[in-house]
Amino acid sequence: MRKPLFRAFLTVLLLLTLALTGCSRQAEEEKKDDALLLGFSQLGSESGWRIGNTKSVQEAAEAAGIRLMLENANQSQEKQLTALRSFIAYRVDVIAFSPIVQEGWDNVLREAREAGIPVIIEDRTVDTKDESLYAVHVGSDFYSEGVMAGEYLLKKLSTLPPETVLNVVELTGTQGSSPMLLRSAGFRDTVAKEPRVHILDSISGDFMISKGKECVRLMLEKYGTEFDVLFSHNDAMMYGALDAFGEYGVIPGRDVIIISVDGEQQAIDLLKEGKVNCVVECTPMLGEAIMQIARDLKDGKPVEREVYSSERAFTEFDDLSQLAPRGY
Ligand code: GZL
Repeated sequence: MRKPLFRAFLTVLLLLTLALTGCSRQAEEEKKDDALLLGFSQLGSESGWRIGNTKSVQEAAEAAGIRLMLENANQSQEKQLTALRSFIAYRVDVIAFSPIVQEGWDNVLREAREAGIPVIIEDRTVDTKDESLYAVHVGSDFYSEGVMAGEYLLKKLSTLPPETVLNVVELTGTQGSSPMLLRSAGFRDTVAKEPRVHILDSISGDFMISKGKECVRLMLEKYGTEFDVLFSHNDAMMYGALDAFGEYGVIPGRDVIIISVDGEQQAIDLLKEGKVNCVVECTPMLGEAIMQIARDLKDGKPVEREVYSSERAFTEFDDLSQLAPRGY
């Protein structure tokens, strides 16, 4: 083939190759841009549980090839509402959020519905009369967690002398949040049938270590040795409580029966050491379920309205030697 003609042929071939490569890269970009975009409003970082929940969502999004817009509200409902409205404005494909409290979501959920953006409620729940305002709730049955805590205490009481009376201090989570309201209801409904169990007092530690410590100091000042049982709505507040007991020379797990909820590794370790008597599981590992539901919603597939995690209680009566690491 004559040289100029061959050179022209090579030039055309090179240009074609570049054009095709560029198109495939653009197509790749568009495909990636077509990846599902999930807006996720996390309520805060108040406990090891919450940090585990955020990690679970981030890792599951990465594994599923789902683009995640994550906003942390640092315990502020106002910031959550702002984040949800920014997701709507950005026209994400799906919204997921853990509502810090039950009330006050109808308007923003209506805006999401009008924008045609399906909403997944994860972890805590909202209180709404309009079921069309969200597609799915995925999380724990908080009432059952309270029941399991109460059932443990009744079992513990059955091992004590028949004249024993147990005075309970309830250390509650964030006021108006579904875990706080439902764990309390489940526990109280369960122990109500036992006249030898009294709820001495209830005080909110807002699910935080520091506030849990302050509250238990107050309760020890107020009730002293009348304080027989601590029912803490989460492990973080229980850790603070154990610090307070230490300051007052009270031996947790012996002088005071300790019941907690979440099932963090640290809490299970304390249970094995005998410093805690019962830890009710509440798994934060909701990421995979959220991503599958988001994918199904985007693909227009049918989804279950309510997806509950299966959970158990770990108690001093159990053999915990084979328990797998908790992962949070
Ligand atoms: C329960 C979750 C609670 C945890 C706390 O699902 O909402 O919030 O029990 C966390 O540790 O602060």
